[in-house]
Amino acid sequence: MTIDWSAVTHVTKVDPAESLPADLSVLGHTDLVLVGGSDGVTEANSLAAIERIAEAFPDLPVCQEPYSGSHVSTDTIEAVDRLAAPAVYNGDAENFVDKHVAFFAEVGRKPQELTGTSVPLVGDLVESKACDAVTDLTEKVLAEGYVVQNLDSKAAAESGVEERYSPEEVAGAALATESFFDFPVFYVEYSGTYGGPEDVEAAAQYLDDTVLLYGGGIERAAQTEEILDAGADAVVVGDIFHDDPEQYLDTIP
Ligand code: 1GP
Repeated sequence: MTIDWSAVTHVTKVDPAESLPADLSVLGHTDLVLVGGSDGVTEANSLAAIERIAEAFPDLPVCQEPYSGSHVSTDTIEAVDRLAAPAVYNGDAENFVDKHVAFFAEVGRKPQELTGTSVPLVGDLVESKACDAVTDLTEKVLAEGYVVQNLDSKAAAESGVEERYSPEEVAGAALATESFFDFPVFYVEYSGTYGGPEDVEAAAQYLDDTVLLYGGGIERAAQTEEILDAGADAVVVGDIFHDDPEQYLDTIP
């Protein structure tokens, strides 16, 4: 399905390495689900979480946000609406360039698998089918410009982040996202701790077309309101969904 970002103010980050609440009905109040974590994620647990959510809520957009190409398969890609790929500005080169080039190289290397046929890649017809399959797949990718601001988080360790950005640098990264890299999403990531509105305000002043997401430490309605008032299009809520589903409901606008 096409994602209507204008209707998304609340995103739930579901960690496939953690157990899901027995009663998933609370997800009926969120606008989009991102399946991804920073530790212990596998293709199998990702696919299981995606399928369980998609089965319970067929109309809810579900995206996979892997931190490694090993979490992704033709099955996970088929099961999700978009494959969200973080490009971390303040991380190491692997997390801004290398992982992505390796992923697309892999996509380009497997045309037979993508077309669902074992016919060798000979002849124009087969070749054009393979190109269509590659195009379908690449069009599913949703590039996210990321700034990881909690240095103590698993996300920072996983993406090689050693220094956080100043608000001026966050603003620069946002401006580059919209005017230079042309990524559709800019994500201020405070995973595990509440960062407040300052970075969101810095980023929001430069974003018209780019969707601005903030995630990290949101546990209460007042925090959601503060972040949305600062100019974010949507908050991303993770830990509290797993830890306290009743409290999680309070984060939904
Ligand atoms: C993590 O931004 C998300 O990637 C949400 O953060 O888990 O702290 O809610 P929390």
